[in-house]
Amino acid sequence: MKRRIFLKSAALAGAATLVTKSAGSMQPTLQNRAVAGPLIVHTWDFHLPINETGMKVFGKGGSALDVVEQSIRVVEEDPKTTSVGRGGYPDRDGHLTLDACIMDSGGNAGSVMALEHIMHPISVARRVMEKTPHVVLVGEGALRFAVDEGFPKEDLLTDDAKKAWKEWLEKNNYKPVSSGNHDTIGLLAMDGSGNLAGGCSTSGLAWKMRGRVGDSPIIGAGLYVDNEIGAATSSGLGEAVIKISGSFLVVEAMRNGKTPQEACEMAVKRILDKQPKYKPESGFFVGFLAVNKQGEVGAYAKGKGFQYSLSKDGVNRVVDADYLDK
Ligand code: SD4
Repeated sequence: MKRRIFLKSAALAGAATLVTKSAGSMQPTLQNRAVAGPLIVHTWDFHLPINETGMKVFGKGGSALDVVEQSIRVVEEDPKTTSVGRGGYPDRDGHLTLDACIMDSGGNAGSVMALEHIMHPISVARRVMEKTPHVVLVGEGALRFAVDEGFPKEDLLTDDAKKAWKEWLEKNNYKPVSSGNHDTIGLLAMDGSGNLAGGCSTSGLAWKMRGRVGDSPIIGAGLYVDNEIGAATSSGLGEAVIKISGSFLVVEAMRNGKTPQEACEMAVKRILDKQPKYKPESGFFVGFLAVNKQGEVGAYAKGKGFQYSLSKDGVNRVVDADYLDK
């Protein structure tokens, strides 16, 4: 009994005196990490009950990982979302290829790339993480694994997506494109004990070259979770994000004392510093979203229009992210 009381007080003392470095000044500040979760935050506003679904999963005792998976599935099955799962726009050959990855609070990761005919790549990514000794499965092998795991093989290319592809073909001479539509879902969740998980799911850039994979299923690029520090995800031109290991960079910046906001700003600026071909008016888009262990959220984009959806303290809200090109 005495030991229990001691452990409880020690935990409370630990929460109250957790020292982190504050942004910029590098001065230690007190943060209360014990009350940060539950929290769900994701890129964009999909006009879908994503966070409500996630909060229900938390309410039933689900883990942050369960919340990530179940919430992202809501978007993947929506035929009207043209950038994720069913209804996504295909590559320039007319094939819908899906990318997803997931990370849990133990630092485990799973990913599928260029997966076809499976509605829920996020769930397949989770199975890769939990049921194989590997992190990534691609293409044909990912499909075979998914089917063996009991995922139904389906035609996910909707009539609307097919029509949009045919229209694109007529106007664009089958040239590879480097930017265009976006709206990948990257979702970060923190449970009531402060444990983090994250996931990312996308059909990638519309009309991409066959076999092209962006940042979204690449651990460290489209997603990174470090349960001691925080988590980050990205949206936009995957090529730009991959080249700076974007989400890993954001988490490492938080480890070194930046707030989530400062870390996201730094990553966007790093892309422009390191990749002169993308500036100044090349029209590409990139945005980062991050949460730290204290439940602080930050987001930043190159251009106007990036949004994130946040559920915290019983309130759901859509927030316009700050951006560089003003
Ligand atoms: C990619 N980052 O494949 C993705 C594209 C996207 O919101 O839709 N981003 O490069």
